[in-house]
Amino acid sequence: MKKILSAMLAVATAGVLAACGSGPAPGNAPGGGGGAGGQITMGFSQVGAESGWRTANTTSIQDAAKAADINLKFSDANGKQENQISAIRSFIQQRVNVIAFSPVVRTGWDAVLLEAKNANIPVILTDRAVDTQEKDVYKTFLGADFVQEGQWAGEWVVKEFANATGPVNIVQLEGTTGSDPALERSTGFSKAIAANPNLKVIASQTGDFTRAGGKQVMEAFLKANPKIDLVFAQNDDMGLGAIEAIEAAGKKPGQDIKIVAIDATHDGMQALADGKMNFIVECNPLLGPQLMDLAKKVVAGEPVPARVVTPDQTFDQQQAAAILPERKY
Ligand code: GZL
Repeated sequence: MKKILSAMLAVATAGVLAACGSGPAPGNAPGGGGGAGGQITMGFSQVGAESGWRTANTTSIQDAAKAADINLKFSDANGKQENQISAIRSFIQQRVNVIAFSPVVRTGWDAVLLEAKNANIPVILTDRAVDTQEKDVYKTFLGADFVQEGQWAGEWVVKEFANATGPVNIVQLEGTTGSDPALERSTGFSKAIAANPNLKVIASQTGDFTRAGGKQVMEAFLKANPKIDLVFAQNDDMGLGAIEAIEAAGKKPGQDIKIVAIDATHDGMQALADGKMNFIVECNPLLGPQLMDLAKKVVAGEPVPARVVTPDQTFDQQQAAAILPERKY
């Protein structure tokens, strides 16, 4: 009888100690098997709500968390890195099981990534990559190949202007300065057109991935450059802003000035089907389900690939018109 009582006392004491925080709280063992009843808590820091792509991406993540029974703590950084860093620190304080985020820019993450690592909370990068010299500070990067996207856009331009005799004047609407997609799409595009010296990028400026930004920069480009043959917009939203500016200048987008863009969101595909854009490279925003699968594996301590590339495709005007009715975003 005495043995059973002392055993029961030992178990009860251990339970009380754990509850007092001597070890990971049962509900939020960071890197542990999830909370009460095994539910995982994920902290997610989103870039903001700058574009149609971002909105679709946020919806995908929120819906997928619900479907996967993952408790999602979602934070919108309004495009500011300092807000993302604060959100990640807060997730660490709350001892979530896993942290995921889409880094607004490529650099400046070492300190906060080390803090998550030291707190034994795994990190997943989605959508955009980071530059870091630190080892093992994130488990995997899930997102598209942006260099490929820029290259496909450039290869279309080479084909489209193959018979051009004189110089082809190109203006480029860049994404957010220092962001992975802006840097990589620029690299891919310039690589693709490099062998054709008549294809000249005569102006390039950031429109910050927004429609308003694209319109404002395109207005300036039109004032400064009498002959523009093509706009390379690094996302649909800036391309849609450029359409507004081109029409306001009395020119026909898609005809007088051709437009190639990246994302393939609904509004971009509609403009393409309407003949106001000429070619779009898709960048699929529906990363939610894959992110939740990866999160479950990471929390369970299972191995995951260091890089998960999401597939892309391209559309011309006819293809856009045909596929629009069935598009999910
Ligand atoms: C791409 C994503 C980019 C989109 C933009 O994966 O990071 O950010 O191309 C969005 O529309 O703003």
